[in-house]
Amino acid sequence: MSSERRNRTPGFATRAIHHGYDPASALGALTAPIYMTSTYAFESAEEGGALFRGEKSGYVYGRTRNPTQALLEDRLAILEGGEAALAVASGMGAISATLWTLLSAGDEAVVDETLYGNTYALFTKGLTRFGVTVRVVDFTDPGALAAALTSRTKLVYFETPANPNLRVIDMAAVSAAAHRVGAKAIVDNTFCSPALQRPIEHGVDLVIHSATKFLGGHGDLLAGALIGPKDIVTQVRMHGLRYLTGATISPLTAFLVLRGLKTLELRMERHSTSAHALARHLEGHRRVRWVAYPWLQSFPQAAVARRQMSAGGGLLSFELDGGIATGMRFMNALELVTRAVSLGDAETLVQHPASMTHAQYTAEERAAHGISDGLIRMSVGLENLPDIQDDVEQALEAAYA
Ligand code: 4LM
Repeated sequence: MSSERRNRTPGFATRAIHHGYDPASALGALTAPIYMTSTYAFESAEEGGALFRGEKSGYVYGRTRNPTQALLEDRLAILEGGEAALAVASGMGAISATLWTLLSAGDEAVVDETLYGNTYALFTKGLTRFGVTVRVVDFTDPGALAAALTSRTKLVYFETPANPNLRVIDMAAVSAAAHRVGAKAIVDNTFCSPALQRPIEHGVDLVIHSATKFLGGHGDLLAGALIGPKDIVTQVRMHGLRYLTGATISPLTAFLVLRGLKTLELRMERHSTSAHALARHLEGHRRVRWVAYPWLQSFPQAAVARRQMSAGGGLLSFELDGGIATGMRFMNALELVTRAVSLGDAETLVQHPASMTHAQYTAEERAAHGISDGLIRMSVGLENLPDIQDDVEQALEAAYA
């Protein structure tokens, strides 16, 4: 190998497959072992005390850290370009552990108007019960965001693309606005994964994931993650995870997410190519009212999307002529595509946000936040595109028969 090649930073997939693990450290095992243990033996009582006081580094008890989890955290940190990572039991576990750690009574949080339904509920129905003021604004409107920020704002929180309408938010602009008042910018990067978008490169402080989705990639686990500066990640581990939520990832689940990461780049390419083709197909269909997909020329934030994402991702949303009545007929007529919430799986999934993932919003809030009752969300899977297209086509015909 030439020294030039040796000095090159390994590519994304190479890091996702190899980073942080040497088979020689584990009897030559190609895949990293799963450490199914809840606690760790101390060599002496004194050593146990030193570990607890943080004077010595090592493993203590499985709620805060386990070697399989630690490898997953190393990989997530390097893939997102962050200093450190924390892997937990679910996306909501990551969000709640982070927010409980960073916010106290009297603080203010400014959040975008389109969020996953339970994240929205955590802010508007959960944290508000404990003296946190939550302001909901449209982050695509810089004036509205600036007007909502005050010296008490601790953090701004958003998703891009946002669930379920895929609104894309300018990460550099929002981070700069947050930093002007000394607030942290937190983004949920679930819809893109670091294979398509790395928010820290755009000035974001903390990145959150539901690893249940593209990172795991196979619809067989629940997991979540936080990536960011070491001091904050440690604080979330030692407070948010250890005693505020206890939302620990199981070592077996950490292993499954590690396995998913090995094919993440490949899968995201396929999800994106197929979703883009399907979005173009639906946009040209006479029965389709509108399609939202970040890579379509008609997409309102297309320029921002192309600046911060490297492909359009696997999600699209659309509305049919006749609104939700025909939308329901369409969903019920699908044969290959599965009616289910969640996203990022090998299987193409379809769901109705107003009655499912975003039922936490009131009807008035959904109307005001761009989540129409007729909106259908599709997570385009890894099946062969002609098969997905044929199924969508026959279901459209059935919906209007
Ligand atoms: C869904 N979503 O939309 P856990 N952040 C985002 C999400 O979409 C989700 C979570 C966090 C869906 C679940 C049913 C952007 C979840 C929460 O489910 O707690 O891993 O992630 O279909």
